[in-house]
Amino acid sequence: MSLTLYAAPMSSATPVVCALAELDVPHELVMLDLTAGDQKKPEYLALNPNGVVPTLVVDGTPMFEAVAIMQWLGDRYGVERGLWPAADAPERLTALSWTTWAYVTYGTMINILNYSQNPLADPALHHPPLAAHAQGEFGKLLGRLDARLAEHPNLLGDAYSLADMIVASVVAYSTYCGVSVDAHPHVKAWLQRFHQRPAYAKTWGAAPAA
Ligand SMILES: N[C@@H](CCC(=O)N[C@@H](CS)C(=O)NCC(=O)O)C(=O)O
Repeated sequence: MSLTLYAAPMSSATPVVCALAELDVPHELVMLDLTAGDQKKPEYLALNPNGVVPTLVVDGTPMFEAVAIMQWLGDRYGVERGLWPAADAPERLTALSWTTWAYVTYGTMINILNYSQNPLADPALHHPPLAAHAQGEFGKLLGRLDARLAEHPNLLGDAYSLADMIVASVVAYSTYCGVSVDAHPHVKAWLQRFHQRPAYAKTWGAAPAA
């Protein structure tokens, strides 16, 4: 099977790079220069009409959206490596639920936080009360994740899986955006374990200080 990942440094593609490292799947990596507009060139738009990274081309067929790509990688390569549940295992349902939750439910709140306060966003969109509301929502969302991780050290049970990698990548990004996990001890410890993974170091560089 031929895999080509189109990515850019420190972007939405980086968790996919991390997933490929965690799964140890051979692939070609094509790094785009987003500042030069590589992602808006016609040949790239033919692969991904959104003009963003990541795109994974599988035997000539492109797919986009990081979470869909990583869920597919789990199905195709993770099961045989013990990093993703089999299709008929109840844990597969849990893996799909939490990974989609991270990108859709939690990720929406990251976007709201970023638009409402991030210096990189258009200042006309800044809205301090909305940023405060988002911070309150993060408290609730992280509380639910913390309750899950209080039951087992990892999302699917005792063993680390690609589901942990996917969800932890999103939560780690949110801390970079100004969300604190300090009030959520199980999330905090789980995130620190994620930062110790060799695939994390290979992808993101050195682990952040605890
Ligand atoms: N929801 C998409 C987000 C992709 C995305 O926004 N990628 C950014 C990098 S973090 C990008 O390529 N931006 C380039 C642009 O908007 O021109 C995914 O998860 O794949």
